[in-house]
Amino acid sequence: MMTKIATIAGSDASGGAGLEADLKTFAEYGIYGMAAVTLVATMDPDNSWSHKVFPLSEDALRAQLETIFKGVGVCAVKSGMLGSFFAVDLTKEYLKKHNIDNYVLDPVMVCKGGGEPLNPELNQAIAEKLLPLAQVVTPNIFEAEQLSGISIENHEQVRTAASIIHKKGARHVLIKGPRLKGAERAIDFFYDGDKFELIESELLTTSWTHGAGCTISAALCAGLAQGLSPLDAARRAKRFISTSLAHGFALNRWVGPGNPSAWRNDKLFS
Ligand code: PXL
Repeated sequence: MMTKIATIAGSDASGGAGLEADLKTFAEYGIYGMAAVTLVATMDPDNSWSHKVFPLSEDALRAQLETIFKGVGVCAVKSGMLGSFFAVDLTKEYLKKHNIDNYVLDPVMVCKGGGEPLNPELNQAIAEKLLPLAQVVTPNIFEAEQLSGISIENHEQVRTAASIIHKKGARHVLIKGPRLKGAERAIDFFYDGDKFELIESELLTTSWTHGAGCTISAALCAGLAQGLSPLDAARRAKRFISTSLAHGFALNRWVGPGNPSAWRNDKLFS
């Protein structure tokens, strides 16, 4: 049977992040992807690529979730930018109603790991309502600070944050760490409530990293859907994002994404 995944996320009209990144990633894993759109993000080419967000209504989101969860069925679910309290509540409702075990929560709170915080009022709702349902939560450093309530500047603090986030209910925590101050390798921190594992790759100097956080979470979700353990899925996701970023490219003078389709060639020739 075809493996199916749904992402509940925003659309990035420029195609590098959000549900576009998720669907491209699922396709590279050979998975059938579906998307429940929470909002549409646009970027203004005449005003330094500044972002605007157009939310979809609660009815529109519920109707999409009904189509996907009831009408089709899923092996795994990822959520990304939710953008409203009702999107948090609906995500929780459908995950519970349909007993979804493989749920990857990407607690998107910033674009590109350090920019303007998005909807800070939602952070607590995400932590309380969605963390306890997550098989894996995938915060970057900023998001891990928000979810744990501590500030993070070194490996010891990453570990403390991971254990706080685990205690709040997520079964596995993957903290995306390449933006940790002074990092010389691109290190992600995986914690299962018992052991910490470092998942490392070369730190690339590229600026074309738009959508990297969405992509690694989507790849992790794809691995879970295919039956990998959370740790193996995280390791494979790391290879996927590293390959994608090694082939990143500019869309214009402001932004550039990785290239998820680089994975095909990498797999063919390595
Ligand atoms: O990279 C975070 C992100 C997630 N989802 C959407 C986005 C962005 C950043 O631009 O537009 C829809």
